[in-house]
Amino acid sequence: MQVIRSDIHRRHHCAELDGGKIIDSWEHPGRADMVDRATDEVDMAVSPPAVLDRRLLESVHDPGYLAFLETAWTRWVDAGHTTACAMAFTWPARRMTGPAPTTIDGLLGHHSFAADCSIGAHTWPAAAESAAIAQTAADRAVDAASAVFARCRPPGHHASRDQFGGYCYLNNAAVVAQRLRDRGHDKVAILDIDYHHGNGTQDIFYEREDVVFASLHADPRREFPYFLGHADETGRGDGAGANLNLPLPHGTGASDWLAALDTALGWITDAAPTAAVVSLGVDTYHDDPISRFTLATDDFPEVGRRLRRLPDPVVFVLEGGYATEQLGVNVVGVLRGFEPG
Ligand code: OKP
Ligand code: ZN
Repeated sequence: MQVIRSDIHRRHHCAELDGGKIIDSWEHPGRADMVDRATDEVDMAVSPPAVLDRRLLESVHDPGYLAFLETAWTRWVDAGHTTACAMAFTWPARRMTGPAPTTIDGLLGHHSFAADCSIGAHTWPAAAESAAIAQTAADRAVDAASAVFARCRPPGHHASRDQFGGYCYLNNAAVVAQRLRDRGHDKVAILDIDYHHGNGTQDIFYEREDVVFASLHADPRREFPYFLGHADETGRGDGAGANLNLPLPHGTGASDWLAALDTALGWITDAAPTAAVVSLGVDTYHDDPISRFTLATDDFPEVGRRLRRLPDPVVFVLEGGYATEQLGVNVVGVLRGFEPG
């Protein structure tokens, strides 16, 4: 399997609010290093991303949001702030439906939903490069009619049309799905196997039938992102019936998780897509420091093997996984289980 990657991500490492403390984010450059080391060890062919197509990006994200992300750091500095990262501190809550604010401190809350994610000097270049990796992986998958791994960082599945959060700024899986649509696939499936619900991906495609979304994740009644990902969210309008959420309890282990995976794969087969995107998070691992499922390293090749039921081509997009030491081995376990050799 080919891998698309780049090193531009390296200078992006922001602060997050975690348990009442501001810490260096769990989502750090060393994660990508571990994945790169593991894919190099099995000799996966590596290519850099092509130039990002702005129109593609504007078909999954609000142009005003993109302009905000691109200028947020400069506006933060111009407002007199001296911190390493721009952080929101207030958000529109229930019944607060007024117009968008016009200053950077207000706009940060308008365009985000969580304080685990902030914006530094190098965040926009890193996020744009991550989306370019996604776009290039989709193109490569169509051209070669084979599976491709988009080693994205920062991740993307929590980013909605116009909000960042959960370490995500641009929705890389959505970029892949839209590119596959634009390159001739009439129906595309996104399967999200990260521990956390892909609220951003669900949001972007919630009213569309041409991109179906299925997600296995920790029950949002007890887990981030808390406010989306429930079983009764099945799509709206043209997208009615095109969204499947399979929330699972804390402590879920391999056998129950794999049974839910089979349910999602059956649902996707019934939808009859001609291409698939896998939001590949391995924070389902038992030693993950911020997650509570109990999959073992030996389980990930079996996950990959079961994913062979997806229609060709498949694009794997890296999402979460915070047990840094085992991250590369677990990701490559899925990729090699899917396509040995
Ligand atoms: C991003 B992805 C820990 C705060 C964690 C939310 C998790 C974001 C996960 N106390 N912040 O889906 O792996
Ligand atoms: Zn996650």
